[in-house]
Amino acid sequence: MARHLITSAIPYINGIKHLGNLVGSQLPADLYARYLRQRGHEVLFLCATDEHGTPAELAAAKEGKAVAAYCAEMHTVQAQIAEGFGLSFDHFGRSSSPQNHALTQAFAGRLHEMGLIREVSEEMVYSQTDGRFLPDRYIEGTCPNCGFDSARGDQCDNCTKQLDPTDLINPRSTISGATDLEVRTTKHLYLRQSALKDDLAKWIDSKTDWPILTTSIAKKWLNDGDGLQDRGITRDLDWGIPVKNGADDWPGMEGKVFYVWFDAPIEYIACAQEWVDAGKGTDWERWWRTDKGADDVTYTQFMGKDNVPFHTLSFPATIKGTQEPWKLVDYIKSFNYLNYDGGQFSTSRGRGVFMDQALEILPADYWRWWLLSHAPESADAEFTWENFQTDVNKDLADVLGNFVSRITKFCRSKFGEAVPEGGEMGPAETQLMSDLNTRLAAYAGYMDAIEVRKAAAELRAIWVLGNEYLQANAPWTVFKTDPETAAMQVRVGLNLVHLYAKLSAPFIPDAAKTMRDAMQTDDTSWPTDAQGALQTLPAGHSFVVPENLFRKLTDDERTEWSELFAGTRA
Ligand code: B3M
Ligand code: ZN
Repeated sequence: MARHLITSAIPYINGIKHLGNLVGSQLPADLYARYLRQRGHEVLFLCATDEHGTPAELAAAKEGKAVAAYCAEMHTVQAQIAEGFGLSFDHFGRSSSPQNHALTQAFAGRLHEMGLIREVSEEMVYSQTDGRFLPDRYIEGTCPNCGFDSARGDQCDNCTKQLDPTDLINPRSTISGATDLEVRTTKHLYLRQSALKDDLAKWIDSKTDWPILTTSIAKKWLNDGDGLQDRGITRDLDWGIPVKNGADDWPGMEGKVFYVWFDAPIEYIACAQEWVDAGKGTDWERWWRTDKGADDVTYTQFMGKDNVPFHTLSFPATIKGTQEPWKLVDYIKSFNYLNYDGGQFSTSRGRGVFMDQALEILPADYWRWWLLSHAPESADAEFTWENFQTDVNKDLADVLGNFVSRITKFCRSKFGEAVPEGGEMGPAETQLMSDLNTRLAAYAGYMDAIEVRKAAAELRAIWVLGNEYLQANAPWTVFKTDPETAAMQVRVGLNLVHLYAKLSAPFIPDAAKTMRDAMQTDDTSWPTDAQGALQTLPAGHSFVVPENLFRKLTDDERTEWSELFAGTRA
């Protein structure tokens, strides 16, 4: 039994995530966590909401709510949706927690002590009416390039030109509309990432087993242009973690907070503290401090490709810079993008299917299966309603659902609701077990390697083996002349249902539970050989015919949904 720490990128608090976000981090992380638990390992699976930064402030303002109250509400909403998708976090924390405040301030203090923080004076736009510095996104004006009158301080959305706030003509505050803006000098803290460049480069080079997607992005940032830049870790915002030097005030930094990307990854650690403080665990250091037992932990992170630089360089710089015995990530699984019906999913434009909407139209397992079996691993992938309908109907309804329904109903009608005894197994069963053994090994191999699509393909192939076995051996025909043999075939079939319940649980936990309940067992142990697996339900063991596992999606539904989700979300 090994110990596995698993984290998923923590979703921003402002709004509900779309299916592309889900398949790029939380869902595959859940797949892996469920698999490892089933294999008997000790797993700590953590996620949280990422609550600081400008977008959270803006979203709260838009809804006319205080930002703290907005975040508390949205955290509950996101937690409920995560539960709806069966995401089996051991704790779903909050980056705004007191634990993260203290830990982030402690990290900054320690990095300062190690000589890795520099103070920099910068010119920034100050609004007298608002009484605050305005981040780029809080300033709008006329684009000097195209004349668009609502260009933002960082970019013109009309002509895409990158801008500085001082480039704008007639700049105004988006908070108050005030135009009494002026440029003032303000001080910020920079993390001296450049001083850690060689150490980071060596570390990344040693990760020869990481996905190419992960290491290529890391290397690009290490080697491009001037290499790894020092990074501003403070902002002039109200909402966030106040800048402190450990527990002490930081002279000159009054009224400033840490940059959201500085405190967000630290929440991975703080979340383990929250888990303990919530009474769900007893010792967080055992997972995070290599001097307190975490040296035998394997730590795996899941994220979309846009988050890779922060996890391969910035967060490791924060950790390494302290020279304290914090656990470093062992493996970073990153994902490309899932596109939506000929374009991109977009949170800001409300394009695509969002997690809450998905659960309103279908149970989680339909989504889990389709998303995971199409995970954007080697390249971007695309969601289309046609593909979704075809694959769900084929894999879940025709192959798995149909198998389970056929074998259980046939048994009930001929032998009653208990596993029949029957005669000895023959050559067909020997062949089936040999095929199963090959695929069981391949499936486990892919799950161990977090090859999500390949694992899904093996699982599907294992379901197909059952259908082919029934089709080729036709117990309903055999029954007429040789009921003994038919009974044995049915016993094999019912044991396959139990085997499928076990193997399918990481992908489709609800259907797996329905199968397990129907077979009246709570044995979820991971099967390693087919011979053993096909004997777990002995003759005489009673079962019930389950509800239909999956229904088919109709053409009408497909048309309705593709129209319903064609526009943008209100
Ligand atoms: N919140 C970005 C995202 O939700 C960001 C991840 C933080 S991970 C520490 O995709
Ligand atoms: Zn423009």
